[in-house]
Amino acid sequence: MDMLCQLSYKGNSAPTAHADEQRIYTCYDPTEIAAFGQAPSEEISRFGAFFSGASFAKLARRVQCAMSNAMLQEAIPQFAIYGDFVNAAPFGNGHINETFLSVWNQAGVRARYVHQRINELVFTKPDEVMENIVRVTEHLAGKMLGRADSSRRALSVVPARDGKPWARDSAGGWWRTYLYIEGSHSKDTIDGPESARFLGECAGLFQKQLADLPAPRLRDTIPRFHDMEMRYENFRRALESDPRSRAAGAEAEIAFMRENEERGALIVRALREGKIPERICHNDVKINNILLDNETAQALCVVDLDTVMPGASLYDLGDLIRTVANRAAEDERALEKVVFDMGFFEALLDGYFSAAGDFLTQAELDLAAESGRNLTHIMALRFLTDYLDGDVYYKISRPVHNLERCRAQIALIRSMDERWEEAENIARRLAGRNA
Ligand code: ADP
Ligand code: GN1
Ligand code: MG
Repeated sequence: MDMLCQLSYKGNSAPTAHADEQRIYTCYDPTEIAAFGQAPSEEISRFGAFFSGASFAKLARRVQCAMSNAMLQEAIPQFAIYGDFVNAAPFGNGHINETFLSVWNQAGVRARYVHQRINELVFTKPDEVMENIVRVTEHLAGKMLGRADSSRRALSVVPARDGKPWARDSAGGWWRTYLYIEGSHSKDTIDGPESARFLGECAGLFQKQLADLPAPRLRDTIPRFHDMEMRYENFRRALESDPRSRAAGAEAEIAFMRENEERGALIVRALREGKIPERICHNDVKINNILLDNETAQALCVVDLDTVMPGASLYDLGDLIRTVANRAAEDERALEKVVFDMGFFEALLDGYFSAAGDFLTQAELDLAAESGRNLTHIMALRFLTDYLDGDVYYKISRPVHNLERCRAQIALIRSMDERWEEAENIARRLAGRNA
């Protein structure tokens, strides 16, 4: 059990020797997890099958999952939530944090809360992440004051009983709690252009509302997050070490990365050279990080704020294009379904420019279409790198999941390339109208 705790919280610095891997494997037994305080979840049992021979880092990731279930009951009572606890269960489909939804009876009224165990393998300074999130959510709440339904339009952090925006569990993990935004849902794909317009407008408004966040500069919660040059360095490192001997099965994808490297650096270089300005942006505003209202289908609120930090407006626009203007899911296996939808693209840009058009510079507008290709490219590269590394970063639900995600992203780029001239024309026309 000691080893479980150590592995979960010191995953990055833990030894990588095979002997240790064996020891951890032995230690990772569902009955031990159960003994720790909670019955083993389905996920723990499912992932148990992958464990023998898996890399140490991958084990750390999975054990972190298991620990979150076990530690939830320790974390929840630390937050300033009143009433009777009813139940809690895993929630959402994010790739990074462990998310749970709890239900309470507050004097006869049902209330729900979202609890998240911050992934420390990804966010190494959770206190800085929470410092950013508190500043950002309070600023957004100020902007929403007086607007109908304001508490559904920005996340609200629920403090711990000691007043801090986080709570720690006995194994050292970091937890936070938000009000659950009732009557909302997120989607992985959309049905029509109207949703695309709502999503674009919501993300543009988010950037606009944060443009006047008072100093100091927000913390860089993941330095160089969308820096394509750094991502290529990581890719090359993974390719050279090839720890799971997977490179041979990914030749076409590796070739694609080599062919596209120069073009991929366009946006990060423009930012570094001051051709486009640094702005506060979300940095992960993909489709399922925006909540939609169940009744009106309008976009309500941007969630998943761990990466809100200085970046480029185009990082957000690009990630929206990647996930909203794609008719298929991010990990679609039937690649013929992965189609860049011009109608969705046009509506998305229209919505985004309607909120952000008045502060974007000409240089940003000129790169609007390129941003979609760029963010799709960087995600393809990151999924491929994680596949080569042995799936140490993203949650996966099947052995080749990361390679499949990479293939779907490349298919989307190919679909964009087929319609590139039209996409550029649309972006130019809408930028001219809204700027
Ligand atoms: P991750 O970092 O793992 O992606 P998220 O913060 O995006 O975690 O949460 C996962 C999912 O949970 C989101 O995609 C969203 O659908 C849902 N969600 C998160 N926070 C809330 C909230 N406060 N109210 C309603 N749903 C939420
Ligand atoms: C991760 O947390 P989630 O699932 O919203 C990732 C993003 C990727 C995305 C791909 C901190 O986002 O950068 O675009 O997966 N977040 C982090 O779906 O790496
Ligand atoms: Mg998310």
